[in-house]
Amino acid sequence: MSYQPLPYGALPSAAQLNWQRLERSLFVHFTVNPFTNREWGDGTEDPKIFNPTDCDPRQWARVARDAGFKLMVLTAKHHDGFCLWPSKFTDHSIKNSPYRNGKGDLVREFVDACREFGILPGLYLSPWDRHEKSYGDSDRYNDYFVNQLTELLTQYGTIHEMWFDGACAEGPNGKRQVYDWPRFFGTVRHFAPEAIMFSDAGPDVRWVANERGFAGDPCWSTIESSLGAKPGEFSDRIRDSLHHGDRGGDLWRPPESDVSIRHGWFWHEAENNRVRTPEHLVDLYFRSVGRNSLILLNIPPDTRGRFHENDVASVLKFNQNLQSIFAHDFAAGRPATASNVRASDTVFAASHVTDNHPESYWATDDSVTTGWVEIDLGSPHTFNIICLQEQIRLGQRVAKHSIQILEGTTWRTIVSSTTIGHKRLHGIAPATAQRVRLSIDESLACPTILRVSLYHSDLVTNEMIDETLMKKREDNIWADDVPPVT
Ligand code: FUL
Repeated sequence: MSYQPLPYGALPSAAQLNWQRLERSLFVHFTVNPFTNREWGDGTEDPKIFNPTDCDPRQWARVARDAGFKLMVLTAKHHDGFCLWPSKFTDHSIKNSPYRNGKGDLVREFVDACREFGILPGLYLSPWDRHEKSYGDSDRYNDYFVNQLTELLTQYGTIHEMWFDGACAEGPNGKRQVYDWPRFFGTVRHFAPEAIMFSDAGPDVRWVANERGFAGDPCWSTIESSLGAKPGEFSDRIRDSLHHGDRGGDLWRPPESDVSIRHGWFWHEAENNRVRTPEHLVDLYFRSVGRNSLILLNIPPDTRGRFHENDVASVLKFNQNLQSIFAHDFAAGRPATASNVRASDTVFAASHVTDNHPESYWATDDSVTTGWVEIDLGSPHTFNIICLQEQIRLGQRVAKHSIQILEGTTWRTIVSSTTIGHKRLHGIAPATAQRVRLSIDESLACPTILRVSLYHSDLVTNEMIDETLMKKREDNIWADDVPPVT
């Protein structure tokens, strides 16, 4: 047995690990669409209609910061092909709009605002381009796309995430465009080695296979290379792997759960009163971040170029709610014991799960892949939220876990669950106990547990506890809504 646990299976790169620890990122969908009241522009829009009257990327960045988001991704170009920066390679851009008399560059304003407010900038560049004439003439369009990508990666400082949608169609020549993905990905690696790339199955992070903001349970950070998933190509098996990951998969591809605060991705006046509530956002947080995923929450600027007041109020309250939920950890600093401690050494002691240190962890001997860690809260406490974390630097290991509380002389199981990963949150019916155990019931290698925390909050609702209620609410959330604008 080596002194340190050997890493298990696929591992995160430094960039992937940093990215996953951000937990919350904001999506900003902006183009001609709010001005035409459509969800997908068709590329025939006159650039002159793009005329935000009070455009304020600093407001976006301030809201992002104040709401606890660490990264922000702007649609530099959506499917309509209109560029928010003055690209040299097309006239279909902000330079032919009235915005700042054609001298504007919203990508520039965006990255500057991000940096001013301590937010990492990311960009979305749609491969599907409904305006560009060369689209469908595959080689010519791929050159065009790489030229635009190069502009974005070389003129705006460090870009931390490049977001590629897999949508693909026929061009004006009637031919289906064939994207040169290896070239696109290679361009990003070349100019921005630290950027995380999102597309359906990677190469760095994966789509969670729905646009409703929730990850699967179980949720592995790994997928199988044998899946051979390419952007825009789906089978049931691929969708399942994107949603849940593959247990013990040989590629590290943590999921990103993208979801809009509104029904659509773009701002529409008719949806101003149909903004997801803070409570619903907390629910989504539990089912994305709380299931080993990042949440990528979209807030679309309106025709002023500002986040609408209702969206701002909701997302700020969402953050306040999270702060209140996680304000007091009953387990913090409490003594802990375990069924086994690696090499009986304090370096791997049980108490690391309550020491609030971002790296130290409890580990067992290599031959031990089940067992428990027990926390003594000092006196009985009532809690209804459990937060667990694995030290994912060493790979994702836990396949099944459960939580027990001591009642008299009997240990009662109050949670039976699956994976942990970077973070696992459980909302439960309130439980009262002084001694609490996390049991590792199945692990692919010796467990490495970073953290066990216990909280109580009235903000954890029944919908967040009961899977059936949760699904029902999710299915009904837009049930009384008008159909989405298309
Ligand atoms: C989708 C696009 O078609 C939507 O408009 C939006 O950008 C979403 C994030 O990805 O596939």
